[in-house]
Order: sequence, then C-alpha cells, then structure tokens
Amino acid sequence: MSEAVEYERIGDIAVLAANNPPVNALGVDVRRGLLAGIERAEAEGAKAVLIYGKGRTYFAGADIREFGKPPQEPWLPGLCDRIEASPLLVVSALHGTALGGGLEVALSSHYRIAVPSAKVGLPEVNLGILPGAGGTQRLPRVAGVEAALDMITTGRHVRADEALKLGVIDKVQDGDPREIGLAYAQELLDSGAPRRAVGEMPAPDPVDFDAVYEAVLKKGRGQLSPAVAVRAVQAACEAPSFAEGMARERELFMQLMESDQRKGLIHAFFAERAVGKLPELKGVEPRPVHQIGVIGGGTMGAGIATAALLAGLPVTLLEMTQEAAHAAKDRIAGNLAGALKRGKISQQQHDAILSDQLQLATGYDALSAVDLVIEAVFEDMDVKKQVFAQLDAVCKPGAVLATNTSYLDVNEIAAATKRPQDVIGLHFFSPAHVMKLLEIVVADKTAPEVVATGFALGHRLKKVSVRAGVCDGFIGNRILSTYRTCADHMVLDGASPFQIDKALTDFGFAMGPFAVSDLAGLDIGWAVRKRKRAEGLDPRARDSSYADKLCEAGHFGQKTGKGFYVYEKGKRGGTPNPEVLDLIAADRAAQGITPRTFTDDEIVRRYMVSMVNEAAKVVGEGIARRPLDVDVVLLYGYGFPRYRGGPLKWADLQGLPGILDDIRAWSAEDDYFWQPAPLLEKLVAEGRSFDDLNKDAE
Ligand code: 3H9
Repeated sequence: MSEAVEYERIGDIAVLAANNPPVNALGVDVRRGLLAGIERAEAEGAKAVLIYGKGRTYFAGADIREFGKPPQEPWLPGLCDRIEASPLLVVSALHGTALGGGLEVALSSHYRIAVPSAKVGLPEVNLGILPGAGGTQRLPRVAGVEAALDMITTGRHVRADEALKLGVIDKVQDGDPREIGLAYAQELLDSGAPRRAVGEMPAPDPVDFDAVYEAVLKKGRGQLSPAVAVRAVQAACEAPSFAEGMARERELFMQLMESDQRKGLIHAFFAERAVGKLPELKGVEPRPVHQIGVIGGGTMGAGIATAALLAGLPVTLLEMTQEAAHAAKDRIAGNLAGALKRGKISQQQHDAILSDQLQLATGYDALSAVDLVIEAVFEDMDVKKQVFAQLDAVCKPGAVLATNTSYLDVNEIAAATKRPQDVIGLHFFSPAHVMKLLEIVVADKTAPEVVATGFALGHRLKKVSVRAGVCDGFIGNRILSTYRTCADHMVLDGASPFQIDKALTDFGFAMGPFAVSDLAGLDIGWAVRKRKRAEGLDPRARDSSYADKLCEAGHFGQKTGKGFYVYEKGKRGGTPNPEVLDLIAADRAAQGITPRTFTDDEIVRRYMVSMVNEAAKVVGEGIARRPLDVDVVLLYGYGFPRYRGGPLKWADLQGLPGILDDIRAWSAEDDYFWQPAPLLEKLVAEGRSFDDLNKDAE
C-alpha cells in the first residue's frame, strides 16, 4: 500500500483513508493507493469499501502540480471507472471540500454521505479545463442536466444541504467522516442495499445545448472552458453509450489541457497563493491589531472602514467636522446595506456593527489607543505630512501608521514622523470593501513586523495582498500610467477611444481604458496630468489636451453623466460621446498629425507590449519582487482577464523575443516612450522567461 492511502479492515468493511496533506490532492501516490486498496479489499473478501480523507478535507481535486507533466498511471478517469465497477459496495464519506476529481471519485462510489459543513463542486473550468474523470457524465445522471450545467459551468461550491436536495449526495450527518462513513456502510450492508453505479444509470434528457453553449460563451468574455464543458455534458445525453460519452469528455479535456488559457488560469491559481509568501517574513510575528483608526471618511476612507468593520474590527473614524463625520457614517451605512442585501451579513450584525463597532471622532486624541491607523485624506504631500506629524504625537508606541496614498512617496511621508519604522503604505482599491487587491508598500525604514502586520490585516480583510516598493504609482498605477499613455498615443495617431475600448474588451478586459477613466472620474487623470506638467515633462514626451478640454467643460465621466461616453440615468453603460471625436481631431490638427488606421490586433499588441515593458521595469527595479506579483496586481486591481494569467504570463506565452522586437521597431517612431526594459533585454539574451524568475524566487 502507498503511504498516501492507509488501509484498515473493520469487519466486512475495508477502510481507505487518504493521507496527503494539506488537501488530499489526487496525486499519483493517492491514485495508486486507492487502486491497491480496492484490489486488496476485493481479494480479501470484504463486502464494502469506505473512502474518506484524513485531515481537513476529502479529496480537493486532481493534483494541479502534475498538469503539463507526463501523466503517470493509474489515470484518474480509469481509476474512477475501476472504483465504480467494483462488485463491493463503495461508500464515500465527505468533509471539507470535495472538489473536481474529488467529487468525481465520490460520484464513482456507489453511495455518498457528507458532514453538514462539507462542500462539493466541479471547479475545473476556473482552471481552464473541464471535469475529466467522468464528472460531466456522472453529475447530470444524478442531479439532472440543468443543475449539472450550472455547477460545471460556474464551478461554484455547493453546500451539503443543497447537494442533498440535488441528489449529489445521499445523506448528511454530523460527526467524524470515518465514523459516519462506517455506520452508513454498515447500514447499507445490513439493509441489503444494491451496488449502485452512476455510469450504469440511463442517459438524461437533452436540452437545447447550442443555446446554452452560446449563452455560456458570451458570459465567459472569451474564456473557453465553461462553454466547452457544455459540449461534454451534451455528450452525457447524446452519446450512444456511457463509454462513448467518457471518450468525448476525454477529447475535450485534452483540448483544453493544451490551451494557453489553462496555463494562464493555473498560473493565476498558484500566483495568488504565492504573493503572501515572502522569505523575509518567515518567522516574523505581526503586531497584534485589535482596533484600528481611519482618517478621512470619503469614498475610500468609508470603504476601508467598511472592510474592517465587516472583518469584525472596531473602527474609530476621524473627520474634520461633525457634519463630515456623519456623512462618512452614512456612506458606511450605505456600504453595509449593500452587504446586507447581498446576504453577506444579517440584519442583527448590520445593526450591531453600526451601533457598537464604529466610533466617530473629530480630534486626533481619539486615535491614542488604536493599534493601526490608515490615513485616507486628500492626495497632497503637505496634507499627508501634517497628518503623520499629528499621528506621531498622539499614537501609542508600536502603533502601525499607514497611508493609503496611491502614488506619493511613502519615505517622505514616513520622514514626517520620528518613527519611520512604523510607517507603511496600505494601498486599497476603490470600492475598498469590494475590491480584493491590497498593495502593501514597504518604505526604506519600514520594520519587518510592520510589513507582517500589513499582510496579517490584508488576510483578515480577505484581501489579496501584494508587496510593493516605493515609486510613483507603486506596481499597479505606475504600469497603468504607461499603458494609458500608450492608448492616448494611439488616439492621437488615429484610433478612436471607442475602438480601443472595444478591442480591449474583446481581448478580455472587464472594461477599456477610456470607460475606466469615465468610471474613476476624469478629474483624477486631469489632476495627475497637471501635476506632471507642473513638475516639467521631458521635452521628448508626447502630450495631448483633448481630455483636458472635456474636464474644462465640466465633463468628468459617469458622475457628471458625460465623459468619453454619455450616460443616461437608469441605463447601464454609456454610448460614445461624439464631441470627443471633434476634440481629438482638433488636438491632432494642432500637433500636425495625419491620422492613420489601426487594426484591433495592433491596438491590443501595442497596449499589451507597453504594459509588459513597464512591468519588466517594475520587476527589474525591485518595486515588485517577482513577475507573479505584477500579474496578481493586474488581475485583482485592473480587470485583466484571468484566463490570460496576467501581463507577464501573457508575455511568456507570446514569446519574449517578439515583444522585444516590437519595442525596438516602435522606438524608431518614438524612442522616448518605447525604451526596452533592461530586464526584458536580459531575459531575451539569456533565453529565459518571466516564469523562470518566479521559479528562481521559490
Ligand atoms: C481536477 O480535479 C481535474 C479532474 O477533473 C480531472 C483529472 C484527470 N492540487 O487554497 P489553499 C494547495 S482539477 C495541488 O491555500 P484553502 C495550494 O496550492 C482540480 N495543490 O487553502 C496550497 O499550497 P501551499 C479541481 C493544491 O483552505 C495548499 O494546497 N480542484 C490543490 O484556502 C492549501 O490551499 C480545484 O480546483 C490541488 N488540487 O482552500 C480545487 N488544491 O500551501 C483547488 C490546493 O503550498 N483548490 N492545493 O500554498 C482550492 O480551491 C482550495 O485550495 C481549497 C482549500 C478550497 C481546496
């Protein structure tokens, strides 16, 4: 027997206990152990087999780390068929998360029992594949086509009570999985329950699969796996036999396995788990945080306060006046009402948060006892310095002093205090109680335990936290500023903002850059442009004025009803604002530019290559630790299509030499903007990839 599956005999029942921490992934040792266990149980004359997982869960799926490597026998689909074909009564007892291949093993068992807290699901589409061990053939047979399509195309985790109703499991019972499994298996034996193979059940009735396919494809915004999975479910209904349905599932599974989307999504899976693992934080204890302060109750401050309140932290919110403090409370109450409506909190929790957890204040003294304070005031260095000098005066020793600045120099802010080791940047993204990304900006003198405290807070607030160094815009906004500039250049040269937005949403972005500007408020970009012009632009930098003209006319995007698009009340999204084209034409004429046409492909290529080049500079300068840190920032903060893995994964898949060639070619027309990143040149010269750098850092 393999050590990954322990064998034990209790009367007539052979017990197979998986022991492959942390999540009992179905790696080759587990598969061998299960096969050997079934064979031994049959050879020894057992009457039933119980399969369960030791530790925190039943099998959470196939071992994703094996993907892309040569497969090792036994393969999971064959193993599932073998389990199902056993003449013994096979029972699975589920706890934790029975996901993907895990649920497929359970569906190959003849009976399934689960503890009430268990969840089941087939989340393979989120990894760019589809259930490949019979899930698309067996689930529709037990739960019906509609429920199977829902579970398989969304990958959602289904709670035990719902799974029971759907027929995915047969019984829910509290207790230890081994004990409830043994009792259930004995009960089935005693009652003479028959062996019940899902694969031998009749094929379910088909639905209009073409319509479902089209709808799922559209919803996926370019992601293929959910739509391809529909075709596999179709085979469960229409294939002449179960075996032929399985063969079709295999064929579609292999197609997806070879795809770049699978590589992108699995990269995203591991990258988002790797961002929090920093060697310098190993063994570093975070400081305890029991209550926090938030300074500024605007959209950002109220969002941060909401996130903290929802995580159970008491918050003291500081504003300049009583009126401003009450307006902030109203904003928080609005956010909480949204959380209540979405079922994230109960009415009781909602009321308790507002009455007990939130405290309003107008004087700094109220922050003397907090463990951590986050400043979210106006983006102005002098204002921030005053705030931090005040905090230095009132906060207790050891309190973490954080700024939510999105581009200002955290070293300079820290220097306004006598305790720069306690100062850190915690850059939230708006709306802060919804957006998952948190950039943890580490200044020169920030103490390691303060960094660890930032990560611990991020974890508590259920954020994906990424370490960033200090520079203008840190990781995300610095890269955004470059690809946004690239989009402006393309507009000057002949593309329309609407064509650019469309090309990029077709590529998979949640929104195009001009629609994003309208959403964020055009005044933000205007302020940045004015600041940069005041600081003095490099004479070689191209500038444009068409967006300024929109702002001068009072059009700031969605909030004023007009920007690049026109927004009508009550309607989602906007329609192109034709006045913008006149402003652009005037700008081109003033600069003596003759517009040319752009294909959508060229738009995407230039935009993406500018993003990759800046990202390579960000990694090369150490602002981001690893390429994967950049990928996660873009995925979680900037609507980058997850199935492309992030800009640097995309770059690897495209090939770095071609990207560098493009930069060099385009530098002939603008050698200021298109300067190749030294790191990109180095990687190309060495024949290496960004992923090699990720591996170096493991
Ligand atoms: C599949 O089954 C294909 C089949 O249909 C067909 C095959 C032919 N493999 O997330 P956590 C690691 S596809 C390898 O931090 P949590 C994870 O990287 C699979 N490793 O914990 C992490 O490692 P580290 C379908 C895995 O409690 C550690 O376990 N299944 C796998 O927040 C802890 O993970 C899925 O898609 C895996 N399958 O969440 C489920 N899963 O400590 C994917 C996890 O070194 N997994 N690891 O960073 C999950 O959704 C979550 O991990 C889970 C636990 C909910 C299980």
